Amino acid sequence: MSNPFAELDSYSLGSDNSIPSEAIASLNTDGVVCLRNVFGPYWLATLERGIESALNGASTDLDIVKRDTDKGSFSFSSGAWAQVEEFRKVIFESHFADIGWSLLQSRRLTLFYDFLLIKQPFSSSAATPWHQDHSYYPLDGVDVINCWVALDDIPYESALRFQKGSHLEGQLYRAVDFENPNNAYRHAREHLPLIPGESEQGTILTTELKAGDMLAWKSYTVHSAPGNSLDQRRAAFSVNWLGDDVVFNGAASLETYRHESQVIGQRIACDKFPIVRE
Ligand SMILES: O=C(O)CCC(=O)C(=O)O
Repeated sequence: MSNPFAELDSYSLGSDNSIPSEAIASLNTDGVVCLRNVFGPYWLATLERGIESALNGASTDLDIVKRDTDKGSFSFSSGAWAQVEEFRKVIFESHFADIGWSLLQSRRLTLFYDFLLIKQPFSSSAATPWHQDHSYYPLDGVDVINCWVALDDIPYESALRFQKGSHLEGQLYRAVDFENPNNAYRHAREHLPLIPGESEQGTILTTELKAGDMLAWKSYTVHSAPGNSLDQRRAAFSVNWLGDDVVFNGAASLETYRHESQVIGQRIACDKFPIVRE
C-alpha cells in the first residue's frame, strides 16, 4: 500500500544518539516527528521479555479485549514500569530518557507513565479513535510528549495518523471513550468541544515504521490509528514524559495519571512520577 495521506518527517539519530535540530523543529511545527532506528535488537529483545512478564501477571493495570467479530485480541497496559523489571531497564538505562529530554528541551524531565499496546493479528476492530492525549490528563502545561516505539514493522495500513499542527492553538478537546467512541468517557470534561470530524482536519500525516523506529508527539496533537486487519502483530511501547511547565490541575482522571500527594498548581514529581533528568 502507498501512503494514503501526507508523509510525516523522519530523521535518524546521530552516532551519539543525538537528535538533529530539524527533528525538534518538525515536532514543534507539525506536533509529531519520526525518529528512525532508535532501538536495536538488544533493547527490542528486552522489551519483548517485559511484554511476556507484563502479560503473565506482572502488570497490575492490564486489559485484554477480545471482540466476537475479531480473531485476535487487543491488549494494553499502563504504568507497569514499577512492576516490570525489563520496562524499568529500558526506561532508566537506555537512551530513551535522553531522547525525551532533548525533544522537550526542558531543564527537568519527569517520567509520567509507560504504555504497552498490542494489536494481535486480525484485531480489525481495535481501532484507536481520533483523540488528544492531554484531554485524559489532570495537567496544565504543554511540555508533555509521547515517545512511542514500534515493536514490529508497521505498514501504512495499521500506522498511526496525526492531524498536522493540531497542537498549535492549544485547544483542548473532550476525551473520547476508547472502547466505544459513541459512549461518553467517564472522566470527560463536558464543557470542552468535540474533536473535529475527519472532513475538518486538514493535512493528515503518517508513515510506515520498522521495529525500533519511534514516533514522538505532543500531548495536544490529535491522532488516531486503524485496527489491525493484517496477519502480523502490531505492538508498541511508549513512554510519556513531562517537562518544565507541567503542573497538576485537579481534573478528574484515571488513577494512572494521579497520586494522592499532588497539589493543584504544583509539579507532580513523586515516587510514582520520578524525575529522571535535570
Ligand atoms: O498505537 C495506537 O494504536 C494508538 C496509540 C495512541 O494513540 C496513544 O498512545 O495515545
